[in-house]
Amino acid sequence: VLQTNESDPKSTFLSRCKKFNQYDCQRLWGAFEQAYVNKDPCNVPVQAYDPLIAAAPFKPQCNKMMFWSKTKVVVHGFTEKRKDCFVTLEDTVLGYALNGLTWCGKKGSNGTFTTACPRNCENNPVDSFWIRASAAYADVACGDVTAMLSGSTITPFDPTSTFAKVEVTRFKAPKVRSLNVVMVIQKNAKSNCKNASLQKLKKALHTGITYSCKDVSRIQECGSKPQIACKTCW
Ligand code: CV1
Repeated sequence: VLQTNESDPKSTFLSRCKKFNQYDCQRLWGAFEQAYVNKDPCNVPVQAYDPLIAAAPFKPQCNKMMFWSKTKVVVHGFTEKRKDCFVTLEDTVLGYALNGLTWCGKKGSNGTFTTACPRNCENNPVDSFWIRASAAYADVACGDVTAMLSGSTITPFDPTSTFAKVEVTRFKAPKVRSLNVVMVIQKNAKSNCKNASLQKLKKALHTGITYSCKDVSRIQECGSKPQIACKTCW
């Protein structure tokens, strides 16, 4: 269970980081801080996190990498139980340590704040981190890649999403062999694999990457039955 004291991101970061052995968590916190401390919280560009990403580079996990858009709760409820099959950015040390947190700095202060952190300007510390981390995670994607999209929206492949803008365009053939969409179909679904936005997804993929899409209405099945093989999850 994630222990979160939202008022103290440093202790949350360190305690979550410590669950991963092999990382110097104090050093990672230092690399994290330098991205935004003592800066205007609307002036933290994506590149400010380059040293942090360099300090904890993502390892390629071919055939297991899972991406998502508008399915955060479903995807993590599932991957939590099937770490043998799929890993998300939130299962890596940086994604895990920062998941759900808010942070920003202030000009003239060395502190980390959690209140009055802007999210409505482009270069804010939280969005810039997720864009930078998503780019680095997608850069190491390899083999058969999976993406969970939501059938509860009218545009499952949303051109404004991080998945569309940052991740999909970074998948490289032949390192990435295929992109396999799992369309999460819940009651009162608004779309499925036939949705027109998915034509755009197909076109956005680099030549040589195979595309597939499957409508899945019982995601939990595979999560609740560990005896189901990864390749027969859907
Ligand atoms: N990603 Br807490 C993107 N945004 C994230 C991630 C994350 N891993 N974790 C968090 N956020 P939306 P998307 C926050 O459902 O298609 C990566 C961000 O602050 O719209 O834009 C993942 O690897 C952001 O405001 O999905 C995933 O594959 C909001 O959640 C893809 O990018 C974005 O949620 C999802 O991004």
